[in-house]
Amino acid sequence: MGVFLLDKPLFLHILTQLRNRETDQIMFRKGMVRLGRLIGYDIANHLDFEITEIITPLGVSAKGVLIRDMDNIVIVNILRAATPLVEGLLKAFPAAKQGVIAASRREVQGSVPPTQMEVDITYSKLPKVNKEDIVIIADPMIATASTMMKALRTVSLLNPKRVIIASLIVSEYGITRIINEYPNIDIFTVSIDPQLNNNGYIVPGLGDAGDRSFG
Ligand code: HSX
Repeated sequence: MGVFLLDKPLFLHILTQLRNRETDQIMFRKGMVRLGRLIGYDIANHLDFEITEIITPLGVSAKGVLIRDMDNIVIVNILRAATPLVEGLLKAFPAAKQGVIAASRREVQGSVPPTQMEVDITYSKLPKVNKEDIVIIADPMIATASTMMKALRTVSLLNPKRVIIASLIVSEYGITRIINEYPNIDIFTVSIDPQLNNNGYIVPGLGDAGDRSFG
């Protein structure tokens, strides 16, 4: 359990394209899908596995690896920004069940960075979550973590086996806030950015992921 910082060159290469303000909407979405796929593979590499034995077409037995939890994945899409990220995660977990939580922050213009923001959940629909399920909550940006705290509250009530956050950029403040309240969850992220500005945006960040993906 803990924080998995995915800072290998390919992750950072794609994140750099996303951060670049010159990257257009189509390339932005494509980059997010690619990172979703890579993050998904990394999550899969951190699931429990067992050694198994199968028979090949040659009629001989071969030892192999079985990740049983590949079939016990539930992906929660924090609408709307996470949609391309979820598209990528689904390449890694094609059998995943899916849920959505539509959340929007009430924007503020303060004189200091906010520590919490009001978040409206306008729609929420989650599939049945069993006790052996692993829930992956996808949100590309975690700033004050107000949105993620609400999602975590909802998901925790369902008592899954494990909760994982899949994100692109998490602020230092946001990650600390999550870990303090939910020490048992895992956070997979490509970057931990140092600051929030007075509007609650991550700095340097990549702007508004929803706007950049969908206009
Ligand atoms: C953005 O704001 C992201 O996609 C998240 O859903 C949210 C993050 O802000 P915060 O709640 O962490 O401050 O739309």
